[in-house]
Amino acid sequence: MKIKTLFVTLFLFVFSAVYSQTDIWYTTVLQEKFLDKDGKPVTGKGVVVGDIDSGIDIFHPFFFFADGGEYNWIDVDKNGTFTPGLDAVDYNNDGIASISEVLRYIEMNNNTYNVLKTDKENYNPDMDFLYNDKNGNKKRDHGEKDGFSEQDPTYGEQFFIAIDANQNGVLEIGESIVALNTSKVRAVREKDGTIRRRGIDLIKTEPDSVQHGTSVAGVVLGGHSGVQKLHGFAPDAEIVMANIKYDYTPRFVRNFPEMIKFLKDEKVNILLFEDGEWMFEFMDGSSEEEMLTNELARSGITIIGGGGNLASGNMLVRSKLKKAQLETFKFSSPATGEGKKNDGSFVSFLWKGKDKEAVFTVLTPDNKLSKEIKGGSGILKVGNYNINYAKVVSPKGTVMMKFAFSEKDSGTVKGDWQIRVHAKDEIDLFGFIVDVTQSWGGTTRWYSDKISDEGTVTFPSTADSCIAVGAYTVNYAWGTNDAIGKLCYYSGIGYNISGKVGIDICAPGHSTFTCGPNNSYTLFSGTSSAAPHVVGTVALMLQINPALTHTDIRNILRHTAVSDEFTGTVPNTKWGSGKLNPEKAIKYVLEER
Ligand SMILES: [Ca+2]
Ligand SMILES: [Ca+2]
Ligand SMILES: [Ca+2]
Ligand SMILES: [Ca+2]
Repeated sequence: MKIKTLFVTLFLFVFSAVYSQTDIWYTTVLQEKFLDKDGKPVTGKGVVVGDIDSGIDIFHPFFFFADGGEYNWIDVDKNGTFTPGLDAVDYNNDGIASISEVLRYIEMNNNTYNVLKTDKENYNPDMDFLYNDKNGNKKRDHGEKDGFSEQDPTYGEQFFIAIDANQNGVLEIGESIVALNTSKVRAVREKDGTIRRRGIDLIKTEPDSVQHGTSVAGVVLGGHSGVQKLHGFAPDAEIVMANIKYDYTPRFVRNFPEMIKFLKDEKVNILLFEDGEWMFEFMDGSSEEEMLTNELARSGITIIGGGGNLASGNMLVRSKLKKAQLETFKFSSPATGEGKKNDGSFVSFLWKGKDKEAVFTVLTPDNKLSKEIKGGSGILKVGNYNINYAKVVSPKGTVMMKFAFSEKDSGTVKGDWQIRVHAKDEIDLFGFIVDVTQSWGGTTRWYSDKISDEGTVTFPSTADSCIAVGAYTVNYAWGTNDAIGKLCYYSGIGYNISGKVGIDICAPGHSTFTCGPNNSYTLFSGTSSAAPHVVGTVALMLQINPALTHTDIRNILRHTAVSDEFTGTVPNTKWGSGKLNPEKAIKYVLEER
């Protein structure tokens, strides 16, 4: 959810930073080609990925298979190379360029601050997409608004890719073009539960307004291997999207069970969680969603999730309280954050041991102290504020004291707050915080010497069966404390409350390349980017051996992960088993057969 914060940070650093790799690393493009046991290229064919995410731009050329057939094109102006607006696709193979066969190209929008270099002046077969400007209006018409239907190839004027056989960056006579046709998106469950299906009404799919799922899908299966410079791991895999609906207060995502069940019914082979939550969560793997997840994993589906970007956000305090010891935790809320009025902040304290008791009092910004809060639930009116509280216990014996703070007259929660805790027993206390901005860090936050990053891997990657993915830096470092190869400062770390090591493996986070909405290439960052790197790798592994179970996959990923001077000795609680090595994991599966 809090991807925006990371984009903003990137924006600030790219222009000041010179901490770049000299060579750009296309992290989603394998450095070797592999063939499966039938001699077919390993491209994810036959594998279906389910993604719980913001949505997908179904019109992006990255999301159509190159299954529309090979065509000749006609060099109308006879200059030997492709001339947009004059040259034509020879659809009916009669050697004559008709007016409705004219070819133009989409110069892909470059939203990478030019970290990814593109040539904006020319048609580049390895970066841009051809289309048939059938109605001659010099733009690519698409979608129902322009009169296209579900049955039309690429849902608009048809896209083509060029086979630049001699790889000189120019489409010449003798080199053919291949039509794109079928969507790689099998189905989408929209935010309101409407299901769109390829072949029926996928063309009506809601846009990816948050611009997140489009980039995730690009990492997993975008583009076309062997033709384009940038493409995802598994361009021949298919995807099913379950679009997240965000609520105003925690839990910010409440439709997980419906989304998980939908993807199960769609028989996906891999399920990817692209959300991180921590407020009002037990973080111990005991929730309904996490239990469902375990059930799916047992049924053979590989479950993968981003570990979350909560480290360094000052969103967690940890304290081992001794009997009768009093601890004061301070936090501060701004009036606004990320363009939103901040009219609610939230805190949950967790500890193990359902018989262990802690007693809380709250000091409001207008300096009024609440009565003691020990258990039960209710609303207290203290000074100008409302304090909602509830004590709940998880099936695994984790205790949670939940607080929601608001101003009585629907004003903001701006100001300095204190929560005082004393324990009747020795307890190991976790205290999480967030506000309505849903920020990973920087709006409402703790001010305390007990701030910790140990235990920052977020729900639902806290599920026992979820392969939780951390992020490390590639291509561009953000500031002087960052470096190529280093763990991203925000990547969640530590043991979770139930004592499980939070992270399984790490993969490239910032700054990776993928596609974004509206025919663009973009930089993509966070554990949101790292997790689909693992998903793409697993899609390739599953093409080679579809019988691999969730546990097999997890073991192979751990076994083939690599260590270096940044990871130190693995496994550890920052890196899990180390850095994902896709080529090594694929070789392992090939050799095992
Ligand atoms: Ca020409
Ligand atoms: Ca170009
Ligand atoms: Ca047109
Ligand atoms: Ca050429």
